[in-house]
Formats: sequence, C-alpha cells, structure tokens
Amino acid sequence: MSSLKIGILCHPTYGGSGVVASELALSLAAEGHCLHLFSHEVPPRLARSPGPVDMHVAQGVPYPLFHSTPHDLAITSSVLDVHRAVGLDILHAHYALPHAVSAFLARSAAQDDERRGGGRRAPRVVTTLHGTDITLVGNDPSYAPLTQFAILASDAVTAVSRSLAQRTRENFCDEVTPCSIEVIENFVDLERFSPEAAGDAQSFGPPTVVHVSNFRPVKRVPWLVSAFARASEGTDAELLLVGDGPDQGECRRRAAELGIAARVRFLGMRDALPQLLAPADVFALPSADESFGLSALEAMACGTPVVATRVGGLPEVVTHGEDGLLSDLEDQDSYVAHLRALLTDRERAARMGQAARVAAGERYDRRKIVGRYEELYRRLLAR
Ligand code: GMT
Repeated sequence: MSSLKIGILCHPTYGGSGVVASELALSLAAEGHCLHLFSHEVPPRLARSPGPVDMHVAQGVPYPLFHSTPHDLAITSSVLDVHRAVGLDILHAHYALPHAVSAFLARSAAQDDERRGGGRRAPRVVTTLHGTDITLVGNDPSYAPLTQFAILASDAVTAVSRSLAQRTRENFCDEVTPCSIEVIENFVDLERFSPEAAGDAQSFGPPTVVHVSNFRPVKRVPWLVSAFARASEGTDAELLLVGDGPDQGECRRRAAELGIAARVRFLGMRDALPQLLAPADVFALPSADESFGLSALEAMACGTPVVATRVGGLPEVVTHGEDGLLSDLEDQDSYVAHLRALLTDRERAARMGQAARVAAGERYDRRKIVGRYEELYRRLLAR
C-alpha cells in the first residue's frame, strides 16, 4: 500500500485529544506514512517520543492589535506552507475548534491553488470530535454556528464514543443539516500501558487510589477528595493525584480540612503514567461528564479497575461489576461504597483489574483502531 502524507492538527494538551493525536501520529509514522503535526506547542506525549513525526510549532506573531495571538491562523498558514511544499493527502483535525476550521481554511486555499492550475490535489479533511468541543465549548451560543459549519464542511467526522456521536447529532444535526458521524474509539498502547509496569511496587504498600486529570471542574477532583475521605476511614489508604489544573488548590484545602492531607499526595504532571497506574488498586474518575475517559482506559490496560460515574461514554468503556464499578452522578454514597469495596478487598480489585486488561486488549488495541483511521483516509482518497 502506498504511504500517505498526513497532517494532524491538535491542542498540545497533557491528556485527552493531545494524547490521541500524538499517539495516532506516532503510530501512523511507524507504519511508514509521512506525518506532520501542527500545534502551538509540542504536545507532551510527542515530546517524550523519538518517533519520526515532523513537528510544526505555529504560534504566530504577537501584535498590539490582537487581544491574544491567533494561533489558529498561524497553524492554517503553516499547514498551507507544508501542503504547497510536499502535498498533504489528509488533514486530520482533533477537537472541532479551532482545528476543523483551520483545516477547512487550508483546504479551501489548496482548492484555489488547484483551480488556478498550479497546485497539488487539495487534502481531504477529517475531524475527530473529542468531547468538550461538543458538550461544553462547541455548543456555547458564541461558537455553536461555527462548530456546526466545521462539522458539515469536513469530508468525514468521527467521534470517540457512541454517546458523543449521539450528542453531536442532537446538538448539531437534523433533516436540513444531516451529518454522518463514524465512531472510532480511543486506543491504548498495550505494551507501554501494561500490568508489568508495576514492577515490585504491587501490593506491598497501603491500598491506593489513583486519579489523573487536568483538574478542571468537570473532573470533580475536590468531590473525589471528599469521597475518598469517607471511603478510606479507618484505613491507611492513599490517594495519588496526578496532573495539575484550576481545582488543585481547592483539593489541597479540602484534604487539610478533612484531616487526610498526609494520605493525599499531589504528584503534578508525570510522564511515568504506567508506573503510577499499574500498582494502584483503583483508578477513580468521578467526572460530571466524560465523552470517553482515555485515562480510565490507560488504567484498565495497566490492570487497574475503574470506579467512575455513569456519564457520557464511560459506560461504553467500563463494564459495571466486571472491570470497574459505576455510580450515578450525584450518588456519593454509592461512589464511596464502591471505592471502599475495592480498597478493602484487594483480591477483588485485582480480579477486576485482570478483566480490565482483557477488555482493553479486546476493544481498544492501538493497532486495530489506528488501522480504522487508515481505512477511513483511504476511503476518502478513493472518492
Ligand atoms: O475535556 C477534556 O478533558 C480534554 C479533552 C480533550 O480533548 O483534550 O478530553 C476529551 O477527549 C478525550 C480524548 O478523546 C476523552 O477521553 C475525554 O473523555 C474528553 N473529556 C471530556 O469529555 C470531559
């Protein structure tokens, strides 16, 4: 099969779409495709890999007239430059705003070049919806019309869960504006995220709950600190909080108020996620909304069961009673009971963890899912 020239546009986030976009770029490059990644910084997941992906950091020039520097326009220009030089086949935008719009603009400019007779064939645009680009940001009245346009103007749209595809249809599509959305779930590297990453750490220390996120309100990390305080009463269990973000201060205050500061550890942003996830007894994700929950999948691949809320796409990833436990959003009693059940019965937690590893391998293996993106690209190019 011929190798493709693929441009990926993404936010340089520590988690979520920044991880999916970086891992996809690295996996496609490893298959022999030519990969260009566009962002306003190097995404951390890409930064720690030696993989052959050409990185284009496009920040734009600051100017007093701009309230903030328009990175999205700089990214569009950079994509166009690369397309004119090498001829990109595919532009794959991760997170609708602004990347689907940047990709659309770059494609329009490339089509203009083509019409004038001098240009290469314009690239096809694929947009992958990740979650808050539909549920929190994209559907705000200030952005909704543009989000809808970007979805309709893409050559293909994918969503990371059935739940997100359905919510996109409800918010943005109808008989007048029908949209076709393909579900391509997130994926995990089963070699890197593996129970073996635990090394000797497993089972020797106190029972542990681990949580990884960007500490935004949607993740409800202060709520988790309160739930953990109740669930771990009378035990020496620890809560490891990995990542950073706006709610971190509130979490520290709450842990101190509840008298558990010594058992709640703030680890900040870490690259050694498998080594932190694999030895833990439980991964906790009590989000108010979650289109997929990539961090939960990475924990499952490490053999760690998930205690989560029954929201968005989480019930598609976690099977209640088999590889994790789910509670309704506002039911803290149930969430506490689930955490306590696994912290006080480590054998049950380990059994569920084994089931989690199997589920991750059967449904979310990186090779299979990346193959589905590649198939989609080839389908579009054959049109
Ligand atoms: O909203 C975030 O937490 C970040 C966001 C992103 O795009 O970086 O995460 C979303 O995308 C992830 C990757 O597809 C999903 O695993 C997360 O569930 C989703 N977050 C939410 O829906 C809150």
